[in-house]
Amino acid sequence: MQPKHLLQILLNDTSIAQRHKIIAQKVYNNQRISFDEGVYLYQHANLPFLGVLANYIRVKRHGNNTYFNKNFHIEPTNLCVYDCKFCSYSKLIKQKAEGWEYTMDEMLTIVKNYDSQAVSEVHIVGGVLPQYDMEFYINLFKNIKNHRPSLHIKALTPVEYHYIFKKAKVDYATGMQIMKDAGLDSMPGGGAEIFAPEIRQIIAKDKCTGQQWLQIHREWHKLGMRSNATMLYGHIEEFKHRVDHLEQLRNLQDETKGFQAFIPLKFRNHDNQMSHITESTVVEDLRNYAISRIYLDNFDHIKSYWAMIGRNTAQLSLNFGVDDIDGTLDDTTKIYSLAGAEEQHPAMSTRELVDLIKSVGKKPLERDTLYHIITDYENVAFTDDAKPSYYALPVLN
Ligand code: V47
Ligand code: SF4
Repeated sequence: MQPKHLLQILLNDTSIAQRHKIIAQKVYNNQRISFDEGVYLYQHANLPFLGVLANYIRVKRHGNNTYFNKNFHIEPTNLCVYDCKFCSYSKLIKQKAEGWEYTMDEMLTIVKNYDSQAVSEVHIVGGVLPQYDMEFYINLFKNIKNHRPSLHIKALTPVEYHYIFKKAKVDYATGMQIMKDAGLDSMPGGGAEIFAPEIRQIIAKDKCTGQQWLQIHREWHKLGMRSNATMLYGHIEEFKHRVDHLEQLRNLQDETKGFQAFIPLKFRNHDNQMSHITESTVVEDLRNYAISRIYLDNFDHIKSYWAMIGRNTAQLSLNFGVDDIDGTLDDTTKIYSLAGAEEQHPAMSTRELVDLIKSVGKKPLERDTLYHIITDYENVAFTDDAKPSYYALPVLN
């Protein structure tokens, strides 16, 4: 007889609340949970319960597969015309500090610095400034592609696109087609924050609205292209706002199927205008990963961004619905270190990343941006592998 899955044991537990049981049964039957059930989970479900449900889905979809990629970041500038309250790049904060504004040549030099490295993706995102207009980015993408055609360009968010298209007087559909023709391969998930207008108006006023963010992704997906989605949580939003955010993403995904990964971004409170807000606990972070995994039944991947949450929470998250931990990075990603990320110098070698994944009994797979497998590291021995740097533990799914 097959041993019972933890979820089956849970379903037979007579002490468990009826509402918990209905949700657990839905997950077991591969049924979608409702908005109210999402809010209920945030309000009442404890971490072990959520972990069993989310891990059930994670293992059913991916087994122990855990994805990462080799990428590098370019942040064109840390100055910005907007004034998001959570951001260490906002204009008010930056008036007091050092700023940078890379030229085209400086950005291309960064790209060239990686010529001898086996990176598959460049992730470009930063502040919004008038000189970085549509023409600038068209030329940047073309120049990168001329230099290294195989490098995947994952660049800019609807915040930048809304701004540059408005300035260039082109509509979203035309604008995204032009960016595609210039060499844009995919869109990262940033700028989503929280869609609910009553929250967005306070923390990120003036930049694109939630509906505009969704519309730009919709137009991009209509071109057959892929993108990611994020949610900035743990500040002034309520649970209902998080579920509303997930609901809107789930609806758009039903329509276009263009999202690849959802990345919850934990609000960090250092050096910004919301520093008085206490950050969420690790328990809340894990609950949030788990509920995201349960709610977004039409998303393939849930990603934890290790550079932001730290290696330990990233490891833990792999048992709470997460199957991707982003990439190996150098230390050019400053937005997080400024905001108080765990990793002040977010660099991890491939070996470190592989060890981090293996040490919790998972299977490390290097992927490209579109989730094609580049290398299966399960049985790869590193040349300096005298003995394993981790202890493989039996893992209960
Ligand atoms: O949109 C800014 C966030 C985002 C803070 O698609 C903050 O693969 C927490 O979207 N605390 C940009 N978060 C980063 C992003 C991203 C990261 C990694 C991978 C991908 C991907 C996308 O960073 C911004 C904003 O929501 N952010 N300040 C802060 N204080
Ligand atoms: Fe500018 Fe983005 Fe920071 Fe807002 S979050 S101030 S748009 S860099």
